[in-house]
Amino acid sequence: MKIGIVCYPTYGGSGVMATELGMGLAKKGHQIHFITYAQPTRLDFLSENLFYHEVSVKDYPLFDYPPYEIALAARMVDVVEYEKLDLLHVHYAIPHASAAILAKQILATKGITIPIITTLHGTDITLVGKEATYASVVTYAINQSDVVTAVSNSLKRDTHSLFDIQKEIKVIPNFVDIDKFKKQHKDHFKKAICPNGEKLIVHVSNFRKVKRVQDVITVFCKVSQQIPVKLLLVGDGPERSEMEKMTRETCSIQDVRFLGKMSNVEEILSVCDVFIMTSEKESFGLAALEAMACQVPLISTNVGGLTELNEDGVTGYTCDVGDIEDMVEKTLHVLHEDYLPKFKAEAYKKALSFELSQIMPMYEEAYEAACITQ
Ligand code: GMT
Repeated sequence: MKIGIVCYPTYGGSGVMATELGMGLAKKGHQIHFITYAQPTRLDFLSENLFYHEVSVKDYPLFDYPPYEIALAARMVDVVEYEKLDLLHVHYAIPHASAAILAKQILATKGITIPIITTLHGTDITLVGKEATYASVVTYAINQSDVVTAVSNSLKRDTHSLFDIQKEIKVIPNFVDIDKFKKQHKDHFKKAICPNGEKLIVHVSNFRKVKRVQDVITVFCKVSQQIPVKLLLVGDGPERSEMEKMTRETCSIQDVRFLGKMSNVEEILSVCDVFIMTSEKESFGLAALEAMACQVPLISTNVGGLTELNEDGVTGYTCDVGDIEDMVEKTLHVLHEDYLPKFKAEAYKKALSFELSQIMPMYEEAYEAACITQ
């Protein structure tokens, strides 16, 4: 099939998932056309089946807000027509789904039918989308899509409770490519970071408020008062400088490293002992799944789709949002030598159930269903 994928190209779960899906589909023989304003961060291999079409927004003194959605819709029309695409798969409701519906309507006037598959990822529904400013457009774009998917049962429920949705929502969970995300032997790296055999805690995110990175730091400080431990913070975002300040004030800064955005995060995950995800909302938790594939158990909150990923007491533990004492206790338990190997094995086992080769056919089925409805 010739598939157009529209996503955010940035360091965020929806863009990462869309890019990994596109790369997986290209390996399977589909022709994939990414349509977005910058090269997606993870689009890092060359294939005769992968194409990237940039959306450029023309600036004009009259525009206080450059109209990205219009430019995107026009680019979708152009790429569908020129490349003869079979369908458009748009990730994140705003503004991708609504721009796709506009493109579909324009293409219809030219006698071209293009199915739209919309994948909901989380904050497009639970945070931004539900704002009164956007809600009616989000509702319309979802209802007008030919097939709608959500990355967890929890997100499906949230979408139905927040919007008036007539369309069926199919749950297709996030996935992980276990050929890429697997435990690698990076003992020299572990030795350099933990020279005295300390345990290694990790957190990966885009440092947005919703991630509550301050809780990760507080949990770490308290754990470090009881056992030798180090913390790696991977990623970047609006809260990062505040978090560095907090770490200086509350913790032993030499035990904490802010690594920023890393391209080979699997190499780092390979040497870590526990991943902490303290989010107050999380529709799935892709970063945690990638850690689990590298045999890293999870201490997470019990919100959204996290309980569909993290089996309490098996792959790690789930705790209430902000319950620091519980998170500290559970982290100490998971890190205990008597239990850690079992938690690592269970985390890995669970990750296997979200393997790319099992999830990708669900998208292919959704594509076929969307084409049939035309
Ligand atoms: O978590 C983020 O801040 C990034 C966000 C995004 O929209 O790119 O991630 C969302 O989509 C991911 C891929 O489906 C999910 O794994 C994340 O759980 C979800 N984030 C939230 O719901 C906060």
